[in-house]
Amino acid sequence: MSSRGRFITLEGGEGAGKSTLARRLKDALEASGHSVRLTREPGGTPAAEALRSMILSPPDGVTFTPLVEALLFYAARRDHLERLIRPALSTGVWVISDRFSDSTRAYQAAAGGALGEEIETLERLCVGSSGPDLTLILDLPLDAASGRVRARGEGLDAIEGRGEPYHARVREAFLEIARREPQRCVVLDASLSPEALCERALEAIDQRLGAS
Ligand code: Z5A
Repeated sequence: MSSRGRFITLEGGEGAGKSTLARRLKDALEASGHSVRLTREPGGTPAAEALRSMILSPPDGVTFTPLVEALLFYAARRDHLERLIRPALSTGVWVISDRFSDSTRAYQAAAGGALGEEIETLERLCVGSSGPDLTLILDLPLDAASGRVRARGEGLDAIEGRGEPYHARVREAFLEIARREPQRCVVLDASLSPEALCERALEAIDQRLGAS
């Protein structure tokens, strides 16, 4: 029987370089002999991707209260865990997810309002002990992040458009999560080049999980 895989999550604000790092880590870990599954939140399974569209690009005139938005993220997350993450880990595959529960803590709870208790209840119900083995938090000043997003030339989704004070609270919330859970979280300087950032991430994976 193969040993359980490892569950790594990448967190941070928009434009921090999570997707770019995820692809590089997959290549590097596969070159070290691991099977790796890249995935993302919200999304990763057909049901969760359908919920992603509903949350990030709601039909005209549709808005969600903060609690309903959090419930939608957790509905997507539970499907993602049941149908993709847990089955992959149980067959020895390493899973790298571009965002997971810390995003709900940072965006919906810390930046969005006073939903901390409700979100921790949802976390216990939907995730329980299936949380990540390691979380890499990519930290980048807001002006650098928005420059990268602008350079991409795409429109803003429902959450990206929430303004600078909101995104400043998100950044601080991720750093606070890392201070609270230093065993699980490592903060990385996302202003490094993609190559240097990937090297730092691999060092953290090696130190925390062994055998990168
Ligand atoms: N959300 C939430 O509110 N609650 C939740 O529970 C969850 C999510 C799970 C998902 O958006 C939105 O959902 C997100 C949070 C919310 N909204 N916001 N804000 P998404 O999945 O569409 O997008 P994102 O997660 O915000 O990622 P992103 O904007 O695509 O950025 P990224 O993945 O971190 O960066 P990237 O695509 O790798 O790179 C961005 C650009 O920078 C690109 O042109 C790269 O070539 C460049 N880049 C990347 N790395 C570097 C480095 N190291 N140096 C220089 N340039 C770089």
